[in-house]
Amino acid sequence: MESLILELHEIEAVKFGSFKLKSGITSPVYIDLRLIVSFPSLLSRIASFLWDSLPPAAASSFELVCGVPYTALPIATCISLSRSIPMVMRRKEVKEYGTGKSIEGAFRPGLSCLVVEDLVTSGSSVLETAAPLRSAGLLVSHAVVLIDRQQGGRENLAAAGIQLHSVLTLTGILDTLVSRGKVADDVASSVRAFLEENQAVAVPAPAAAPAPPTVKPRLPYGKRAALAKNPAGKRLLEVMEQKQTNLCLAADVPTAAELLRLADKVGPEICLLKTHVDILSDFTPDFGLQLRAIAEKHNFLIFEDRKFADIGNTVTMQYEGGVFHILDWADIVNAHIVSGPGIVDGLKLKGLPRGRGLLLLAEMSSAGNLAKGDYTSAAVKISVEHQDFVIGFISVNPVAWQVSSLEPGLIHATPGVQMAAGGDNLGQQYNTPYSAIHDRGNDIIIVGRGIIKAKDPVEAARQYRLQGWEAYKARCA
Ligand code: S5P
Repeated sequence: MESLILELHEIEAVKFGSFKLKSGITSPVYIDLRLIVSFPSLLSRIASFLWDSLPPAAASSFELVCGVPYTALPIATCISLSRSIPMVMRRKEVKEYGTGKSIEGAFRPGLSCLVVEDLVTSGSSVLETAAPLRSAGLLVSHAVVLIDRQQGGRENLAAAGIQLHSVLTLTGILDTLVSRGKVADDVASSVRAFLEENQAVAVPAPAAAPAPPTVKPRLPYGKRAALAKNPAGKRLLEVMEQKQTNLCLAADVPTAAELLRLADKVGPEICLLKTHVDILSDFTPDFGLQLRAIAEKHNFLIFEDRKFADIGNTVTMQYEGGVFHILDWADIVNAHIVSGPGIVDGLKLKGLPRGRGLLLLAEMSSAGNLAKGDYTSAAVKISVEHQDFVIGFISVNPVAWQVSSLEPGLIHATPGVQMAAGGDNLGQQYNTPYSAIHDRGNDIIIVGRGIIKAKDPVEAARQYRLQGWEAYKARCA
């Protein structure tokens, strides 16, 4: 401990003079632990000291560690690495784009998290980190700090239900430095007098009300069904409510025979079945009829993922004619808007009289795709103008869109979903069901290989349905 104190003094992490602290008071001693990142062996020893200062019963209970940004982040990282305890990070600035999360990392509510800090005066920084951890559902009842300035932090934290453990106190540091002749007696006396006078630094009142929760609650699917302006969109929302599922199966299998078998098995779990009819090697004209019979049996809708992209006149023919006669059997199709709103007019001409609906590709899940910013905004604008036919979007992160797409009748269906975030080797990118529905504001998860490549596709579909539904419930108004 003594050598640690001497080393901190040596690198000038402990200084004497006149310094203004975060709490507003002027102090004759200043501790700047930001320097320790430049001294790796010291950093790792500090992390060990911190861990060793915890009572063993408490130490064995932590499932996560979180450093108070920024100085304690490397200390928390060292603890995480040496003890194999996963870390989470608290963002100081919550992003206004992306997910807007204030806690980064993979965790589930109910886990116990140790807060790691370099220096405690009033305890306000620890409280600023504990608050968003607690709002994310984590249990915070211990914090560990290298230096306790003994100015009320321990008491303020205890009042908030957090027990503080410290390696060093300011008086302990002072005593050691005086005994080793590193600090003159008069300086030591002024520091002691200062500590005596400032034993209880209050936690400053928060400057402003805390930011509102990042995910705005949305109406339940059933209520939104009543507000949908297209019959296929309305039916889809009704099916979701009735069957308690927001799962769309991307049935990307090579034959019609396999697809029909899969549709019959997984049918009870899904609200929507998505096809790529042009990949079926054994397509026959009765495919549509057979699939519709299964869809009726299990009460799901059919979505042909045709991704129309041509001018209005051409897509009318592609939709209605050719080999596949998509219009005859698909409740829903989708389109890119790269060719402009004429594509919607063209598809609507054929689809609307048959009660069909259209999803616009406002975003894509693949890395480096160009569907973002103004392109996404244009898709929203077109959809709002054609709500009799457009039922919603293919989307990835609609909470971050520049223009609001949250017309209650419009649906956000998101591809790129698997149980673990990641991707494939051809640019596909995956989010989890919870992140897709709860954090990113989507309504339907589209899952392909996560189900069809599973050992037991029916059980996998059931798991996706349960997770998708739980995430929906968590964000419902
Ligand atoms: O941006 C997109 C849009 C779509 S419709 N990214 C996608 O992956 N899709 C489709 O979703 C894709 O064509 C495939 O059918 C499915 C994703 O399949 P998975 O196996 O990666 O889950």
